[in-house]
Amino acid sequence: MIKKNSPIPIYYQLEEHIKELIENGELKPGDSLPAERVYAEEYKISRMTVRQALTQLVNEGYLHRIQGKGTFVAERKIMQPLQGLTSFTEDMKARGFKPGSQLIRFEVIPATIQIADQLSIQEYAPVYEIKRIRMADDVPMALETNYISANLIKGLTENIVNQSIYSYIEGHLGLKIETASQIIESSIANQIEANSLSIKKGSPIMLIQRNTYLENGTPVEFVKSVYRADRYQFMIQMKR
Ligand code: 16G
Repeated sequence: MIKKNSPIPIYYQLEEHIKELIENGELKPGDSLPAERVYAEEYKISRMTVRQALTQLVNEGYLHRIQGKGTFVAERKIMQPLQGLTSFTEDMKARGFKPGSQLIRFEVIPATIQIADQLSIQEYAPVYEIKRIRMADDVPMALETNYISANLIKGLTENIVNQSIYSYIEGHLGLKIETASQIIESSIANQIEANSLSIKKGSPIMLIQRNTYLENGTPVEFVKSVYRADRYQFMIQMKR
C-alpha cells in the first residue's frame, strides 16, 4: 500500500489511505486508531511520518485526539446545501438530528448604525438581540446572534426563540420569508466562541453573515453566526 520509491510523500500516502478507510466506512466515527507505533511497524516507516499523517488528518477534521486516550475518527460533517433558504430547526430535522438551543442573550437594544443599516431601520430603533448556541442532538454546532426589528416582529419571547424564530415569523405572524444573502468566511475561534462551541481556542470556524428578507423586500433579520468548521461543510450546485 505504501510505495517507498514513489514521488508522493509517504506521510501523504498514509493520510490518503486512512481517509479512504474512513470514507468507505471501514473506520467509523468514534473508532480509535491504532497507535503510531503500530502503523510505523506495519508499514516500516518512521513514527514521525505517521505522526505527520495523523496530524494532517486532525487538522482536516477527519480525526480528533483526546489527551491520554488516543486518536479517534471524528463525527462526519454536516453537509448543508446552500440552495434552499432554511432555518436551523428545519436543517436539523431534515437530517434526523434533534434541534436544540441554549439561549445566551435575549434583549431589546437600540440599533447601532451598522445594525440599523442592515435592517433598513432608524438608528436607535428597538431591535431584539438574540444570542443562541444551536445544537444537534445536544452537541453545539453554531453560535448565532440575530438582530430583528422589534417593530416588525412583535411579541418574540424567550420561549419562542428557544424553539424556531422562522416558524414564529411564518406560522404565527403569517409573514413570508423569501430571500437571503449569505457571506461565509473562515476564521479561528476566540476564547468565548471556543467555550460556547466546546472546541479549543484557535480551532477553525466559519463566520456566516445572513441578511434575510420578506417577500415584499423588507429586511427581517441580520444574523452573525460562528459555525464549527470540523462539523460543517457547505455545498452549492453550479450550472454552466
Ligand atoms: C439559521 C440561519 C439564521 C436563522 C435561523 C433560524 C444560517 C447561517 N442562519 O441558523 O439566519 O435565524 O436559522 O432558525 O443558516 P430557527 O427558526 O430554528 O430559530
